[in-house]
Amino acid sequence: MSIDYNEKIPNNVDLAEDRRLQRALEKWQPAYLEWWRDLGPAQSDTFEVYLRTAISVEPGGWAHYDFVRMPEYRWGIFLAPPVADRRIGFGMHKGHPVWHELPGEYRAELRRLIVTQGDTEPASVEQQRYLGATCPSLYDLRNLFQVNVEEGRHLWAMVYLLHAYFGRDGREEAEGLLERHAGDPDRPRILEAFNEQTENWLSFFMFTFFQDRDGKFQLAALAESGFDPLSRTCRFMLTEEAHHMFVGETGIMRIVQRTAELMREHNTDDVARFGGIPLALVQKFINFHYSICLDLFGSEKSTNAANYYTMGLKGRYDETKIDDDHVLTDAVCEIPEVRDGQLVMTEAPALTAMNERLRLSYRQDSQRGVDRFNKVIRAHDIDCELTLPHGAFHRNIGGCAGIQVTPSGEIIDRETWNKRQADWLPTPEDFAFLRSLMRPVTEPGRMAGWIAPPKRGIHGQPVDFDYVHFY
Ligand code: BYC
Ligand code: FE
Ligand code: FE
Repeated sequence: MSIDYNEKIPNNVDLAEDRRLQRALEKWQPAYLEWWRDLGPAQSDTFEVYLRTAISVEPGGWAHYDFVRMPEYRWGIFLAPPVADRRIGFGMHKGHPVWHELPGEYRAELRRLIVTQGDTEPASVEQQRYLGATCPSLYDLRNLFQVNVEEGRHLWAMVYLLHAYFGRDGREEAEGLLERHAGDPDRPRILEAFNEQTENWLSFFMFTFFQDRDGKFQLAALAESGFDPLSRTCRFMLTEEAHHMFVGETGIMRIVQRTAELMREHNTDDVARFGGIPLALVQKFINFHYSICLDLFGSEKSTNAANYYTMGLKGRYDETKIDDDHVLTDAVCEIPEVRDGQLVMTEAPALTAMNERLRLSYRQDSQRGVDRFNKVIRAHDIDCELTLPHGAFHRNIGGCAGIQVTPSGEIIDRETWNKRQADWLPTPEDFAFLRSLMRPVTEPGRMAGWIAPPKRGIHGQPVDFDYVHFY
């Protein structure tokens, strides 16, 4: 399934065969470009960036790398190839052929899932808008822009579904996706974490490590969908997502490595004096980003989530690899709950606990990344460990929302929380310190002093390759 780049909107969905749809999307396109100009990466219009573009959707050989002028990036609509005779894998329609058209009875639920997913994509671009001005290297600047253009493409992916399957209200929702903005007090983005600021590069790497990982798990759950166009869209998006998480994980790893080097060199934890980011500060940012991302999975008990599952719209992570009946009418599982001021595990129907189940998969995956950070620290003979905070720490959605909990899981009163909060979460002083560190470095191969160079460059290019040309 090759992609035709002579089309105004590159695609592998035979857009030229459907004039109405093509016209509708061509009408949305200028609004998108205007949004990109106004709220996409600041001052990038004149940059030429070494970017990858999809040329095929087959596993392995999809990407083409070349210099692209940022606003001329060819955003397109790409679906993974259809799976022959694909069947719905779970819920009440289990075993039935997947839907190739919108199942009318589930229109509202699907619309909501697609809009919520679509809303996060431009939100992240908005949140990262000003980072280019303080890039630690050209290599990192290029990665930032790669993530940004692909999140833009993810928006296209959801807008395609809205236009192709939801008629007039789909088109209205597509407009809405460009009208809500991250952090806008009047028209905020739908999910809380997508209204936070991402003002420095430590936040950016935490974002791509934790928040894009929510993307991975939500997209994987939606890739199981019985609505085949959604499944195929999400499957292709997941191949792009892997790079975003790579950027986050290696970014944090390189910071940790630089910090560890400075700690050894100067025999102190307080590397701030030497232009490094102390591990204690890294830990605070882990606490913050991880906890706001746990909220992204919704409440532990959710009838929405139970319905999505039973209707065959949104599955579990790796649904097909799980060994059970995939209907779960009688299944139960343990979920955390606050009872008489205590955190306890209680039994709940597995169906209503779908969000918690996905959150657990996410937690395990996040922990594997943190283990790799700790390996870097240990390799420098340093006795310190980064950890994920307790699942009840700093939560704003679900059963733990209204209580105060320490990173190790102890419930405390509000007064103690107010006194200790600054030890656990980034403070205005921490942000000011990071601001003082973030100075742009744009000479090929050079790195800011607070981050180690990457092990290798992009697509076989050297680390000191000229990844971004300025005019
Ligand atoms: N913030 O029944 P509940 C990505 C609302 S990231 C604000 O527990 P449900 C990306 C909820 O809407 C992946 N509100 O919720 C990453 C509901 O509202 P109503 C994004 C929240 O529906 C980086 C009420 O609270 N994709 O792709 O079971 C860069 C009750 O909640 C929040 C998706 O999320 C929150 N955090 O689950 C770029 C997939 N959480 O009905 C991109 C699609 C809950 O009372 N979305 N609420 O008005 C979903 O599957 C579900 O909507 C959620 C929530 C999992 C988010
Ligand atoms: Fe995305
Ligand atoms: Fe992403």
